[in-house]
Amino acid sequence: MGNERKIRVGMVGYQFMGKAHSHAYRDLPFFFDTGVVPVMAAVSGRNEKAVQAAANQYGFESYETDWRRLIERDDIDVIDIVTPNNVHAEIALAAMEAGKHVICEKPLALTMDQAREMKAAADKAGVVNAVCHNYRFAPAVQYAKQLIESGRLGRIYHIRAQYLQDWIMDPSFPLVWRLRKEVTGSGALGDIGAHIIDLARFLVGEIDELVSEMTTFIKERPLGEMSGGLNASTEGGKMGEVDVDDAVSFLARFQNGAMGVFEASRFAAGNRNGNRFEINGEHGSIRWDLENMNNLHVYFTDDKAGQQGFRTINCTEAEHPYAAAYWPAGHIIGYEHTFIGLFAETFRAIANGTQVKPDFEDGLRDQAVLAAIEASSEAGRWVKVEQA
Ligand code: SOE
Repeated sequence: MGNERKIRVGMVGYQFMGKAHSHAYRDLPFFFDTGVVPVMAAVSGRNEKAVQAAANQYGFESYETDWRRLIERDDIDVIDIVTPNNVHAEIALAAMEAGKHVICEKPLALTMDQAREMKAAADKAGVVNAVCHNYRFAPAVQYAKQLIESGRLGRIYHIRAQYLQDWIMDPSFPLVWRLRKEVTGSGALGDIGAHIIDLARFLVGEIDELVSEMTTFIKERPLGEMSGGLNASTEGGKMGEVDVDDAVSFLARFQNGAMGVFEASRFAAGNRNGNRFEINGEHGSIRWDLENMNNLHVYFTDDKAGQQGFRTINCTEAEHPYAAAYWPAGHIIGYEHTFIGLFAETFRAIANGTQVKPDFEDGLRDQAVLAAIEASSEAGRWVKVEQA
């Protein structure tokens, strides 16, 4: 560190994801030498008092009350979008038009049309464009990818993946933006289903077709808004209609012949943030669970008879992707490190003039799966996934 080029970040929004991203900017140079150093130049938000407080708490040099100012500013190189989903497209398009690199929270957009436009604009602008599927960057998930790519599991037959939460189960939990279609696009599907779709695409490949079921258990809620983390406050008791899914499940066929079984729900009591998968291949199986994210459980069919069974690899050894950048073996990392890994790749791409993965192409491909799930649930039949 010292003489590296400084890359100045302007972040739009500052709530839960704003906190996660800000933390990652601060920690990134501690762990990774990417060839450039992120500088937290400015944060924007409409509520001046709140955005000023966020700037102070997170450590931004300045703040703006209109995101357009961040884009006009010559001293900003990267626009980081941590807003609700309905403004991802407008902000990303304006940023790329101005030649800024873009980091965008998931899901990339509200609709396929928006996602296509964002991907086309990214290609045209030639800027680094990242979509925040941070769970790819858990060392155990990267190690799973290495095992699959090296052929250790052989042909992949199955993936079963779940993303289960329970934070909106109370019927008096308000109708926050994450539950309003015009702002969020979809419910459990886009918010957490998008992550397991992205992980499945990363690990197994592209989904060819699928059949789904989406449900809304609680159809009316008091009006209200998010108030930090996943907490919320109500506004005077007036009720509104919930127009997004509380839960979704789907079956998928992959292009390579693998079968998938998926479930995303915010009504799975006791599951605070249960993001997990099991993959079964010709020569063995792997299991991962975010709530125990440093471990990858592996089973290999060529283990000696009598010694077979799942065993646990703690993915903190120097041999495991990213692990050596953090702590000595056995010194575990957490949720926040998944963002640091993602940003390490993003800033490396900025330093080297290359592209990061997952990028807007992944965002568009993930969006195509989301769109197919909605179409299938509505039509009650199998649907082909549009291939980007
Ligand atoms: C809320 O469901 C949430 O914060 C999601 O929006 C994130 O994408 C997920 O990583 C954790 O849960």
